[in-house]
Amino acid sequence: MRIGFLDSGIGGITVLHQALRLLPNEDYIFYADTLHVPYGEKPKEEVKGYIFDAADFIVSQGVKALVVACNTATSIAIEDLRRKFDIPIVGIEPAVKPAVQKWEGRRKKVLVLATQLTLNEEKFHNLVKRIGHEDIVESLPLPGLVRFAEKFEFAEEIAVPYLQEQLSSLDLTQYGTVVLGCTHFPYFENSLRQLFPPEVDIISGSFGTAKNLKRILEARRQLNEGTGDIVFYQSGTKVEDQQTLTNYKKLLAMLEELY
Ligand code: DGN
Repeated sequence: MRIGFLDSGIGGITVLHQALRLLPNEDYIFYADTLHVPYGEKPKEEVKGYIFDAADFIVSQGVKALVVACNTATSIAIEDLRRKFDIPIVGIEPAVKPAVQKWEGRRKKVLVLATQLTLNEEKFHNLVKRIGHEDIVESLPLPGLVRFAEKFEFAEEIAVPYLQEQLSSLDLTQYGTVVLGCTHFPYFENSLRQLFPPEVDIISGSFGTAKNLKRILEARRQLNEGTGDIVFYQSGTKVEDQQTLTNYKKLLAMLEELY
């Protein structure tokens, strides 16, 4: 059986990329909810509806696990998804814990970049509280990066001026780690690196999510059931258009170079 991946758009491909590395002998369904992207700036209940429609569709294809490869969807719907479906549901959340553990007591701060919806959610605030050291965690939404990514605009000439403006009120030398809390953001790591001091860590939760997926499949003895084949869907329609498929493959190749 395949493994399902869900995101509002191409962000989830950054998580799929890590899964392909760790679990090359699996087959995948990647579902981008392109009719409703972006999730991060819409009302929560509306987005929840989109997530459930997408999950219903993916599960109806017969998958052995569903990866919610979107921080926004994880933060607003993961518990409800787990209640509804009886397959493993793996989410992704901002990697605040390793970031804070590295810097507590060492005078550096952590900057979490995510969507407004993720940052608004109680789940995020509880996560920060649970880890402790709320005093060193700051956050910032960057909706423009999602828009650029969905237009396949990854050029530093476009992203850097936008980031410069968004980060202009912050003293960037005070941060030890930048947490990429949205799966669309790893595409812009090079642009972010241009603005932060070179020693700043830039981390995401993608690898942790892929590791969780592997651990769960291992425990269920459901590993190695495929060949790395990926079927792409956009909001319920199978992607047959060669140009779009080529673009998705190019993203995976670009991530392979980046990470
Ligand atoms: N990629 C999604 C995330 O990780 O939060 C959200 C992007 C969006 O739809 N705004």
